[in-house]
Amino acid sequence: MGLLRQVKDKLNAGEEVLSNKARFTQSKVSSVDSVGMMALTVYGDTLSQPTRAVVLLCLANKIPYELKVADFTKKEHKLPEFKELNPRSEVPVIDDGGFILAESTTILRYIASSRHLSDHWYPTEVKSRARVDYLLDWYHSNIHQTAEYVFQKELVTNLWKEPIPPEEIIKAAEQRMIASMDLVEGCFLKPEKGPFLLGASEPSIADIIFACEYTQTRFLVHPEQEKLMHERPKTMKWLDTVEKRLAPYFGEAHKTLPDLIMAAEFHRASLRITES
Ligand SMILES: N[C@@H](CCC(=O)N[C@@H](CS)C(=O)NCC(=O)O)C(=O)O
Repeated sequence: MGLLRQVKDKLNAGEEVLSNKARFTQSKVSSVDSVGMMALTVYGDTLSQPTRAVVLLCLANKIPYELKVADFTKKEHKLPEFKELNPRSEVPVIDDGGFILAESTTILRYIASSRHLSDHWYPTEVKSRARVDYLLDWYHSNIHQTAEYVFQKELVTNLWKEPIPPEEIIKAAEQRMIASMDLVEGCFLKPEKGPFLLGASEPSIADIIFACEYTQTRFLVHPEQEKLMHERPKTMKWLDTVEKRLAPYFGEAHKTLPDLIMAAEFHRASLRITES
């Protein structure tokens, strides 16, 4: 049975399209890690790109964590109890023994430093670290923010039944997203030096967060979506290398993405019905 048909059947039967998660579900990994630190609590939803990045860093480094799912599709991140953790109502947030921290790139840096991860994740040498910081800072305003608008139009507003942002804002975001992807392809990837961002020989936390964002572009309803990746061969090769280097954890962190595909399929179908 096709994916779309499955979605329609679920809807006809009164089931939720995305129903695999209970409110603030806990999936416990283990409570104490090898250096005696308590497990991190990660609040988020792996439908969100930056949440996936935090989960992936933990998985790839066998850092014990407990994922408390703030179900994005049910807007649990807007609940008062979530606002107590992050007044901006954004995922992810971590709780490390009572130390609460939001902002994905800050969280990634904090985990790498507090858990003394291998140097390649977040180098200690000042200039190498500055290069990773540069990528993380740039990512936020150029990749994540722009992609957020595009996804909001394509998917999130549909799930949340919220008004779509004005067309000119979406268009401007799309153009910036594409320009940013061009910069990654043309300048940030240097396969002649090394397979990871800025020609590094091993992945950094920047590779993790960029990759978790790029995986989502595959599901855009954007008319140019096929071209977004296929016209950027270096980017495709890099993403493939990151996935392989971080297997099987990469797949584990992305295991809820089929839900997103399903929702995107449903959204595509509803657009077709509205247009016809
Ligand atoms: N600057 C934040 C952004 C995180 C972010 O964009 N989270 C989105 C999910 S991908 C979110 O929680 N959005 C809530 C909303 O739009 O209501 C970070 O990097 O942690």
